[in-house]
Amino acid sequence: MKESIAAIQNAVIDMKDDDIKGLVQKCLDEGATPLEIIEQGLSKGLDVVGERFDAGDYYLADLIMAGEIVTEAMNLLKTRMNPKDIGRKGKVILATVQGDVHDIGKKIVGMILSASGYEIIDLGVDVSSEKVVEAVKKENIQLVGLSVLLTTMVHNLKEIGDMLAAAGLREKVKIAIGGACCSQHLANEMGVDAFGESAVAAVGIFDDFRMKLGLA
Ligand code: B12
Repeated sequence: MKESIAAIQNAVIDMKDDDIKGLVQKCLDEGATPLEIIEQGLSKGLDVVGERFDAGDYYLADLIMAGEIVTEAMNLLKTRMNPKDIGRKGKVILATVQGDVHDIGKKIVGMILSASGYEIIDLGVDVSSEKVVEAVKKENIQLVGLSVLLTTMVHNLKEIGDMLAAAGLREKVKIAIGGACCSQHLANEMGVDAFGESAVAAVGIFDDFRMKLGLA
């Protein structure tokens, strides 16, 4: 199984899109869970692609291509998840904040959270703070994950917290942030509850939120 997971990692790194579905299926047949395939195969592959991009060895088109391969693999994995697991931990709202259209990382976070038992309500990209707060109210949701990659858009994080506070909901709702320009320092500055540097970290963060909110 280890070899098959490594083959998935390499397919993402080398952008072999014609291979990915077959490789994922092989891994599943060998007994790997969707979460193992995502965490150990797809995410690790993307990490290497990101490193190569930062080093100047890969171009933007490569990154987008790798993101598409991962999305294709995830669409297959979604259909193989145990229906009993989906949503058993409750609902999470995900959004990329207003003015920002980056969504590759958010989609991965959504997939990993849903593989670990959360139901994801993905509001999309360039989402206004009002829309996030409306969704929290409408669906009575206590878990929110916000993605932001543009430094110029981080002010939206504080705005969302402030709007939830004005609606009397801030104590009931936990907010996590992630994306290239985020850090623990930014999380403190914006008054959100946690920063996660990866999709795998997001699972631990939301599990911890559930405990703190008495939902676990
Ligand atoms: C791909 C990309 C694009 C694509 C986005 C395609 C898409 N559908 O997402 C396109 C071409 C559209 C784009 C456009 C722009 N981009 Co751009 N883009 C990138 C790039 C190269 C990669 C981002 C990415 O997908 N990474 C891979 C994913 C997997 O990583 P990730 O998003 O960080 O997500 C992981 C974690 O952060 C975490 N995570 C993410 N979200 C969340 C949420 C929660 C709750 C948690 C817990 C964790 C978490 O988990 C994820 C998986 O492990 C980055 C460079 C970089 N190194 O980040 C620049 C980058 C983000 N872009 C940048 C810029 C400037 C722009 C543009 C303004 C360029 C321009 N002049 O037009 C526009 C802005 C458009 C807009 N309004 O948003 C800058 C931002 C600089 C800054 N700090 O402000 C960067 C950093 C490039 C650079 N070095 O200058 N971009």
